[in-house]
This record gives sequence, structure tokens and C-alpha cells, in this order.
Amino acid sequence: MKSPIRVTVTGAAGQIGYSLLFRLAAGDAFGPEQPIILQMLEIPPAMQALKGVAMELEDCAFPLLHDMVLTDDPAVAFRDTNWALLVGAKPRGKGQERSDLIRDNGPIFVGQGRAINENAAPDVRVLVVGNPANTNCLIAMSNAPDVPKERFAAMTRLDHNRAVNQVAKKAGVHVTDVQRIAIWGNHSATQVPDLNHALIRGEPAPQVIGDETWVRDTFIPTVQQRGKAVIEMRGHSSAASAANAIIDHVRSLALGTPEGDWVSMAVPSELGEYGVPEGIIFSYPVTCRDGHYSVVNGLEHPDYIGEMIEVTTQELLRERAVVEDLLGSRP
Ligand code: NAX
Repeated sequence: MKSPIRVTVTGAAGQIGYSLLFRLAAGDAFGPEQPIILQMLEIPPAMQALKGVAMELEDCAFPLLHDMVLTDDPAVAFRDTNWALLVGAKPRGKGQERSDLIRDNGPIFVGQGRAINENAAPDVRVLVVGNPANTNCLIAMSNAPDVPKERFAAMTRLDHNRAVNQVAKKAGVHVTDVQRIAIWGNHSATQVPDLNHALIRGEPAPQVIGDETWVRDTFIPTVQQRGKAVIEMRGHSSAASAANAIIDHVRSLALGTPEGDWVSMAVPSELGEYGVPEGIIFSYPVTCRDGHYSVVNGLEHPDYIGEMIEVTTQELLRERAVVEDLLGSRP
């Protein structure tokens, strides 16, 4: 058995946390040989609920769960952590605009970025899930100047998985028959779900589907609006599927992507190309190996995808302008 790794989950008593913690402890992200120590961060009013969640984790008698830390202090939560999963944030309230949400949640990621910088293990990897995920990730990264930029990502894997499912359903195949879907840009309604490079059973997806109207008028808006559609049906935002996407993201990074396929992750734009300016966190298709990712470069876009990428880029630049004062001194 390997020695345990430390995994921090923020917002651990929230709805995503309630699915995520149990799957982490079961070995779904790091495999059946890798014990973990869960370091769970909450705000003081949620500490009692967190204790209840920890009781349930104990009651599972998970062989891989070696220890638990429950705290409302970021310095304790991030101490020596190898994986920082930043889920905790306020959801959008009634009548709130996206920019209000950014201003409400931004400061959380200033403090957590600093705490990661001061306390985390040298190999720490950070995944930001709390919305607006891309811009929160930028804030955390810019406040953690000693942690290499490529260790930071925001989550677009749920969007990616949603897109894979829509394509599989349309083509009448299983999800494992669909490869090379890409999500570009922001984890928001301007995201660009792209099947132009995808393969269905090894054949080009656009030809197999043969229905460009469906791609533009159904596939893209369905993936963009899927989170809203789930809220309308369930009365709550996606939680188990978001936790599953976190597991998928971490597993891809920790254990690698399959030969010939890729996944989507929002990463610092300077690591990619495609005409995206430096200094934002932008979703690209990536391949992963040995704990590192590489952006898939050299893909050619049809004009409409290029135009959509421009729109999502502009949105990310506007979000960045709203939090300019929260960005640390990192060059
Ligand atoms: P919940 O409101 O159920 O849980 C959030 C938890 O975070 C609460 O327990 C709260 O006490 C805690 N929290 C708030 N501020 C904190 C802080 N400063 N430090 C530590 N904990 C703090 O939300 P949940 O449904 O779990 O969603 C969490 C976040 O994920 C939201 O911001 C949501 O918008 C975002 N999502 C992101 C997705 C993505 O694909 N990137 C998809 C799912 C989800 O909507």
C-alpha cells in the first residue's frame, strides 16, 4: 500500500461535497491502492453539518480513508495538501447578476490562494469548481505566486461529459464510442461545445451525425444550458454529476488520458494558443500523462466556432476586469 496523500475539499458540507467525499474515500479518483487523508474546510455555521458528514464517512469504514481533518481555518485545511479541490462558494442569489456573484465569491479565492501558497505540499494541484470557476481560479492562482501556474485548473469536465452524452444519444451509440469532444472557454452559457474534431467509433463525428442544424441549434445550446435545465427539474443545481466530473478530472490528471482521446480543462491561457490572450483561465482540450496536462494544439476551427471562441474570450476578459483589484502581484 502507498503512503496516504492529502486531499482538501472546500465547501465539504455542501451538496457537491456530499457526493464527492464518499467517492474520493472509495478510491474512485486515485485508484484502489492509494490511501487518502481528507482535509475538509467549511465556514463556521456549517461545521456542525460537516461533523455529521464525517460521522457518515466513518460509518462507511472505507479501507482507503486514513484520517480526516475538519476545520474552518484555510491554513489547516491546506496544510501539506497534495490536491486542493475548491468547491465552496456562494451560489447565485435571487436577482443577483453574474458580476455580483464574482464580487461576493472573489475574496474567498484570495484567501484560499494565499493559504495554498503558504501551506500546501510542493506538488499541490488545484481544481476550482465554485462559480464563476474560471475567474475564481485566476484569483486563486494570482494569489499563490510560488505555485507553478500549470498546477491550477477550473472545471469544465461536467460540460465535457454532458457533450459526450448528447453526441452519443444523437448517434445512437454508447458514450464510450465518442472521443475527442472539446469545450472551449468559460464555464458559463458562452462556453463552446465543439464536436468538429470528435470521433464516433473512429469516424469523424460531423459526418456520422450529418446534421449541422442539430449541431448548431440543438447540441450547442443544450450543453450550454444543461445546468439551468437540471435546476428547473430538480430544484437544485447539479451535484452528483458535478462530483462525478471532479472525480473524472482528478483521475485524468493523476492517472492519464487514454491513447487517442482527450478531455476538457480550463487552464491558464498562456499554456495554450488559438489566439486567446494571456492572463485568463480558458477551457481547452488537453491530454494528461504522469500528473501533467498538455493543451491539444493545431486544431482548425470552422468560422462559427472561431466567432464563439471570441465571445467567450471577451466574457472572461470582462470578468477579469471586475476582479482586477483581487488579483495578486504574480507576474
Ligand atoms: P452548496 O451551497 O450546497 O455548498 C457550498 C458549500 O460551500 C456550503 O456548505 C458553504 O457553507 C460552503 N462555503 C461557502 N463559503 C465558503 C468558504 N469561504 N470556505 C469554505 N466553504 C465555504 O453548493 P454546491 O451545490 O455544493 O456547489 C458548490 C459550487 O459549485 C457553487 O459555486 C456552484 O455554482 C459550483 N458548481 C460548479 C460546477 C462546474 O461545473 N464548475 C457545476 C456544479 C456547481 O454548480
